[in-house]
Amino acid sequence: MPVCLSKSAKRTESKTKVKLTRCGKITLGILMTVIAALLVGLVVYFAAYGKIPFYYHVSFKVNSINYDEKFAKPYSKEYMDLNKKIVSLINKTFHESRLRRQYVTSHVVQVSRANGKVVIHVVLKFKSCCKNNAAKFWDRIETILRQKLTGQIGSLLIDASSFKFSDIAMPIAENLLHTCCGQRTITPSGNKIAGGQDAEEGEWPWQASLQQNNVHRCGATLISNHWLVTAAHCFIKANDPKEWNVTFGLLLSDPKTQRAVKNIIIHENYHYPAHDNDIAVVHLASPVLYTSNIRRACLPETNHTFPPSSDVVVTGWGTLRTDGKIPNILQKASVKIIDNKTCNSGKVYGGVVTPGMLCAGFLRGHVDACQGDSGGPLVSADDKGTWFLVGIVSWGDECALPNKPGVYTRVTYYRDWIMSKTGL
Ligand code: 4AZ
Repeated sequence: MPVCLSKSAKRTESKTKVKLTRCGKITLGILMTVIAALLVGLVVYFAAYGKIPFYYHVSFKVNSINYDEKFAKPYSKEYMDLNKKIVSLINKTFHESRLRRQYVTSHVVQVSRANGKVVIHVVLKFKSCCKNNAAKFWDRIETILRQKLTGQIGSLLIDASSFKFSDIAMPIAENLLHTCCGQRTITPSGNKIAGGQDAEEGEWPWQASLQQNNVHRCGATLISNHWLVTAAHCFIKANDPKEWNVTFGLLLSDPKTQRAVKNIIIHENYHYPAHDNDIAVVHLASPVLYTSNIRRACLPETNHTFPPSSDVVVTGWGTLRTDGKIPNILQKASVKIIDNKTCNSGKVYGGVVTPGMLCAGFLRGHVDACQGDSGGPLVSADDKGTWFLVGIVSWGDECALPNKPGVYTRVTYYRDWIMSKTGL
C-alpha cells in the first residue's frame, strides 16, 4: 500500500521491508479493531433490539355500560373501577396464553363515548419476541385479544364490530402508560436540602429545576405535560420567559430532558417583599412526555386537609445549609406538618403565617428546605401510595434553625387559582 512505503529514497530494501511489515501490522491492527468494533456493535444491536418493547393500542365499545361524564376524569371511582376490571381481564387473558412471558402491562388510557355507550382505549406493553418477525407477533396479539374481547364477559358486553387494534410508538405509549399522577415506578431503597439525603432516579419524578439562562434558580413541580407550579418570588428579578428553561432528572449536571418556557403566570396579588400568594405557574414551550422518571404530581382538591404532624417530603437542589453550596444530586428530606396556630406562636413566627401558607419541619430544627429549594414541592403520600402536592417551598428564617420551620404556599388554598390559569 503506497501510503505505507518509506518516503525516504535513501533507505535500503531491507529497511523498506521492515517498514512494510510494521505498516502491515498497523493496518492489520486497524482492520482487526474495526472488525471487533463491528462485531461488538452487532452484538449490542441484537441484544438491544431483543429488548426493545412493543406497544399496542386496542379500543372497543362496551354496550353494557352507559357513558357518564365521570369517565372523563381518570381519578373518578368509575374510571378506576373500569380500569381495574379491564386490566385484570387483559392480564388474565395473556397470563393464560403462550405470550405470558412477553406480556408486560396494560392500562386504560381513555374512556370515550359512542352512541351513549363507553369506548375503552387500552395501551399494552410487550417484551419483544420473535426478533425479526414483528408482523407475526402483531397477529398473535390481535388474535388473542379479538377472541377474548368479544361478546359477554362477566358484566361486560363487548361490541365485536367496534374492535380496533394498532401498534403505537414507544414515547407516545410510555407517555400514556405514565399519565397517572402521583405515582412513581421505583421503590426507594433507603431514607441533604438541610439535613436531608440523596434522592434516587425516578423517586420524585415531578421535580423540575427552574433555570435562568441555564443556572438553577428554583424548584418546580410538574402537574401536566405542559404545566409546572412554582413560587412567584423566583421571578422577582427576571420574569421574561425567554430567559428561563426547565430541566428534569436527578442531576443538575446531566439533565434527562429540558424545555424552554412559553409563559410565566405570577399570582396577581403577589407583591414582593410580602410572602402572601407566593405562587406561579409555568407553561412549557413544548410538552414534556411522561416516562418512568418524569411524571406529574397530583393536585389535592380545595377541601382536602393534611393534618398536623402528618409526614411530608420536601425535595430540591437547594443549599445544604444557609449560604452553603448547591448539590448536584437532588435531595429529599422528611418533615412533618406544623399547624398554623403553633407556627404563629410568639417563639415561632409570631403571627405572620397566613391561611394561604403552611409550615413544615421540626421545632427542634435540623431538617428543612433552604436557598434554591424555593418553588419546589412538598408532597404527601395517601394510603394507596399516591403523592399529592401539599406545599410550594416559599420562605423561612434561614434554614433548619430551632423554632424556624419552613413556610410553604398552601396548595389547597390556591387550587382554584391553579385551575383558573391552567384548566387543570
Ligand atoms: C430561599 O431563600 C429559602 N428554610 C427557601 C426556604 C427556606 C429559607 C430560604 C426555608 O429560597
